[in-house]
This record gives sequence, C-alpha cells and structure tokens, in this order.
Amino acid sequence: MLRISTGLFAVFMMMPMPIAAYEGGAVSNGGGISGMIKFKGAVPVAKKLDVNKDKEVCAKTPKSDPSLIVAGDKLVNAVVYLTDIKKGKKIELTKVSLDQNGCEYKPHVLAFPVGSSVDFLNPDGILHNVRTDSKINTPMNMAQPKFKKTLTQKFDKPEAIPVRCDVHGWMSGWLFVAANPYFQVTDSSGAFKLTDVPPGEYTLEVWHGVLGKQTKKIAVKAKEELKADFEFAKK
Ligand SMILES: [Cu+2]
Repeated sequence: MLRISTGLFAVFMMMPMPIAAYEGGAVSNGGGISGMIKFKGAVPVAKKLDVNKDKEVCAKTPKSDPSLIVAGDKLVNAVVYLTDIKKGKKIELTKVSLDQNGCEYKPHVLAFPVGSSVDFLNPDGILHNVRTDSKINTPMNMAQPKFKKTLTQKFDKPEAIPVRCDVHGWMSGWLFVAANPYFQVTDSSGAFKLTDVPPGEYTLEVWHGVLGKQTKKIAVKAKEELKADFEFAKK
C-alpha cells in the first residue's frame, strides 16, 4: 500500500505542470536525418505588395508577397521537425527575435523551441502593432510605438502562429513554436539536417504556411544518417 504524508502531497501539488511532454538529456548514440524540400511545377511569381503607408520608411525597398518562396526548385521557409519524439537532446533556449525592420518580418518564418521568449524589434522609428492569431498560446495584440524598441513575449505551447501588423496590412509572418529541439527552417538551399536523434521510430513532418503539411514515418538507427526528401506542389 502506498502511503504519502500530507506534507509531501502538498509539495507535490504545488509543483508546476511540465510545459511539454518532452524530456531532454544527453544523447550518446544518436543518428541523423537529412534531406531536401522541393517544389514541383512552375515557380510562382510573388506579387508586389502595395506599400501605401509610412512610405518614407516602408517603401525604401520594393516588397513582394513572402508567403510562398521557391528558389530554383527548392522550397524556402518550410519547417521540418519530429512530431512525436518524447525524449532526446536538451532544449537550449537562446535569444530569439523577430525584426520588423523596413515594415517586413525578418525572418518570414521564425521557429524556436517551446518555452522561448521572443523579442519583437522595432528599429523603424514608427508605430507597429504585433497581433498573433494564436489558438493555443495566449494571443498578443500590442501596439509598439516608435519609442518602444523591443516587445517581449513568451510562448509556452507548440503551435504555428500567424503574425500581422494592423498598421501595415501587408506585413505577415509566422512564429513556429516547436515542441522539441528537432526542427529546422529551410533556406534557399531547401536542405535540412536534424542531428543527435536517439534511435527509434518517429514521424517526420514538413509544414509550410501556404502549402500545408506532409509526413513520413521514419526509423532512425544509431550513428547513421537517414535520407528523407519531400516534394510539394501548388494546391
Ligand atoms: Cu507595422
């Protein structure tokens, strides 16, 4: 029969709930996963954005729709990650920032591990507004006047969150809150590489803000690098 003293039970009840069902630690015999995210078909031409406000700051460089960028046949700004890994390398929280320089979110897709705080930077010297359309995390809707260089917000739950500015309707971006440290955003090379993955079976997923998701079941072996390529097409 299990007996717990009331004092101990009280301490147990006061402990905070874990933020995510992921346990980080040392990985000694991990394998890797690498591959390429391609786009099949004619490369879409990004439409020019109508910069019709604060032109002296926002219209210094011409802007085009950042929602679907293809470099050659490589898909840019796709997030590759493991959905169902419960134990692996430690989540290292680093400083993460989303820059609004020139009335554009840089990067367009900012991915970071759960529990991170994001600095929203305003070097423009004009008013911006940060509005997140979160369904799981606490939504943000904060004015960022010209003197407010940094706004900071913590994200506690895994979610892909659209970000917009109410002042400049053309500004759009994504915050990708990853559940574990196994994630990467593709650049113009379309390549990804996840390392130190403990041997086991997982679901590898690729997310793109316009093209949606694709998944593959994979099996990672100790000290081996698994190849996994994906191909997206315009819906
Ligand atoms: Cu703005």
